[in-house]
Amino acid sequence: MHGEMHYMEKYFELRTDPTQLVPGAKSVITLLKNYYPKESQNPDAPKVSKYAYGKDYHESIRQQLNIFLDKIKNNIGDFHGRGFVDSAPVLERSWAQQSGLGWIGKNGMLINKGSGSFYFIATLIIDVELEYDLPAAKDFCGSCTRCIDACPTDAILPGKVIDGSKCISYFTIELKEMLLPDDMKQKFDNWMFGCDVCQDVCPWNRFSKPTGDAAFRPIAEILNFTENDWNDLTEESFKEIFRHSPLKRSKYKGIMRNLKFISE
Ligand code: B12
Ligand code: SF4
Ligand code: SF4
Repeated sequence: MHGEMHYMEKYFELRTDPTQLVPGAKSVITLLKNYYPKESQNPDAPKVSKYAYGKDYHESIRQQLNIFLDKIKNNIGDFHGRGFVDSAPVLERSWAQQSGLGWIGKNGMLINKGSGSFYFIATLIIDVELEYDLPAAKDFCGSCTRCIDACPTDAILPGKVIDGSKCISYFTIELKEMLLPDDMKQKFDNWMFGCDVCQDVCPWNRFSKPTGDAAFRPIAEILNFTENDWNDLTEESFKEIFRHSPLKRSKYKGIMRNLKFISE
C-alpha cells in the first residue's frame, strides 16, 4: 500500500535484520524526540503538520545522534555503530515498541503512555551487548476508534494497517511532481503539508508537553501566514524562508500544487 514510494519495496532483508546495516550488531537503542509545539497556526490558514513547524529534524537529530554516539564511546571505549532517523530501511516503530517505549496504536503511531505520539524516533544500532529493556507488551487503544473515524481519507484500516497510498501525508509530501487524484478533492480538510488528524484526536496526546528543543521552535511565517500570504509566496521567498524547513521536501512547486488542490 505504498503507492509511488517505490523505495518501500526494496531492502526487505535490511529492514528485518539490523546486522545487515551494522555488521556484528548486537543492540538497538531507540530514542524519542518530542516536537510538540506550544504555539498553533493561524486557524484559517492552510494547515501544516506540527512536525514541520521548525527546522528539518533529519539535520538536527542526526547531529545530536552523533554527539550521543561519541559520548557513549568516551564512556565505554570504541565500538562500531550507526545512527538512523527516518532515512534508512529501519523499522523504527517496531524497534521502538521492542525497546519498551510504547505500543503501536490503531493509527500506526508509536504511542507512549505518559507522553503521547508527537515524537520523532531515532535509532542507534551498535555492536555492543547491553542490558535489555522488555518490549512494551500492552496496547492501550482498547475499544477506542477515534483515529479510524476521523481520518479524512479513510486511510486507517483494521488491524493497525495504514494504507500509505491514501494518507494525506503521502499526497502532500511524497507525491512530488505529480497531479493529485480527483477523487481526493475536498477530502484534505485544508491540510497543505502532512496531516495530524489521527494524532490530534488520540486521547493519549492530551499528555503532550511542548518541546524544549530550539530546533523545533516554529518559523514565524508558519504560524502567522494567512491563506493569501501562502498564495502570494514567490519561489524566491519560499527558498529563503523555508531553507532549513521540512517543507523544502515538497519544493515550491509541490506547495503551490497542494494549495491549489485544497482550495478547489
Ligand atoms: C514510509 C513512511 C511514511 C508513509 C507511510 C506510512 C506508514 N504507515 O507506513 C507516509 C508518507 C504515509 C507517512 C506518514 C506519516 N509519517 Co511517516 N514514515 C515512513 C517511514 C519512512 C517508513 C515507515 C514504514 O516502514 N512503513 C511500513 C509499515 C509496514 O511499517 P510501520 O507502520 O512503521 O510499522 C508496522 C510494521 O513494522 C509491522 N511490524 C511490526 N513488527 C514487525 C516485524 C517485522 C519483521 C515486520 C516485517 C513488520 C513488523 O507493524 C507495524 C504496525 O503496522 C518511517 C521511518 C522509518 N524508517 O521507519 C516514517 C515514520 C513512521 N513516520 C513518522 C511520522 C511522524 C509520520 C506522520 C505523522 C507525518 C505527518 N504528520 O504527516 C504521518 C503519519 C501517518 C500514519 N498514521 O502512519 C514517524 C512516526 C513517529 C511515531 N511516533 O510513530 C516515523 C517513524 C519517522 C521518524 N523517524 O520519526 N510516513
Ligand atoms: S495522517 Fe491524516 S490522512 Fe494519514 S492516516 Fe492519519 S488521519 Fe489519515
Ligand atoms: S485514537 Fe484511539 S484507537 Fe486511535 S491510536 Fe489513539 S487510542 Fe488508539
